[in-house]
Amino acid sequence: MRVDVVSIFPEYFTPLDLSLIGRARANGVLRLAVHDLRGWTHDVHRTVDDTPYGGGPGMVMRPEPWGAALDALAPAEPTPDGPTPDGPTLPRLLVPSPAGEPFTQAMAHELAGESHLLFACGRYEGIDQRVLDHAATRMRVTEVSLGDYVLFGGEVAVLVILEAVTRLLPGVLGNAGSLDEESHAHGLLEAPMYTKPAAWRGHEVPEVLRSGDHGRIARWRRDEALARTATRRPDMFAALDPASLDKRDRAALDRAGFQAPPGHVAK
Ligand code: 6GU
Repeated sequence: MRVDVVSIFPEYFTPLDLSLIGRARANGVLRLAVHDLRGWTHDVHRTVDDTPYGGGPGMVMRPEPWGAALDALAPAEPTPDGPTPDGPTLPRLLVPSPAGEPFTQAMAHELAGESHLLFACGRYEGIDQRVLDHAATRMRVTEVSLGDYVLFGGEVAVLVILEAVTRLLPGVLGNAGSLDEESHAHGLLEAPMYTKPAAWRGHEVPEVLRSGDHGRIARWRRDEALARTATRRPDMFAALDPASLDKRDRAALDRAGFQAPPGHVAK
C-alpha cells in the first residue's frame, strides 16, 4: 500500500519509523511518504492560513498550497471508465476532521483494501472547503473523525488511522489469527486476558482458563465478551444481530442481568 501524508508538521510522523509499522515500511508492505505543505507555498513567509470569510475566531487553511499538493500527489487523469488497469490510479483522499464520518474498525478494513491513501492534515479551523469540493470532482474524498472531541489538527488522527489500517495488511501482524478474536472483530468487545503467574497480589486467574478445557474456555470468553459489551457499550450491544445470539448466549446475558435484543433465537 502506498500512503502519502501532507502536513505542516512532518515531525509528527517520526513514530511511523518504529515497531511493526516501521518494519512494514522497511520490508516494502507500506510505502509511506510524509510531505511538508509549506513546500507548496511561494511567499517568503510560506503562508498556509488566513482569516475566515464571514468572520469568527481562528484561521482557515488557504486553498492554493493544498491545490498544488494534491495536484502533485494525485496526478492521474480520470478517464470515462475510471483509471486504466495498468495506469496510475487516483488515491483515496482522507481528511481528518471532527466533522467527519466516524472512524471504525469497518472503515479500517475498507481502507486496508485500497492501494493508495492520501491524507490531508488540516490545522486551525480546517481547510478551505473548496479544496475538498474540487478534489471530489476527480477522486474519492472522505472526511473522517476519531470521535466526539476536538484535536488541534489531523496529525494524531492520521497516526491512529494508519496504525489501525496497516496492522490489517497481509504480512504485517505475525499472528493473523489474533485479528479474528480481537475487540470489534464481531461487534463484541474482547474478553479479559491473563498470563502467568496464576495468582498475583491476591488476584487469581479464573479457574476455567487454567482448566485446559477448550470448550469451556471458549464459552467463558464468549460470556465475558457479551457481558462486557452490554455493560460498557450499550450502543454496540443494541446493534448486535439477534440471529447471532444463540440460546446459551441469551442465558449468559440473562445471568449477567441483561436483556438480549429481541429476535429469532438461533439453535
Ligand atoms: Cl480526525 N481531527 C481533528 N482535528 N479533531 C478531531 C478528529 C480529527 N477526530 C476527533 N476530533
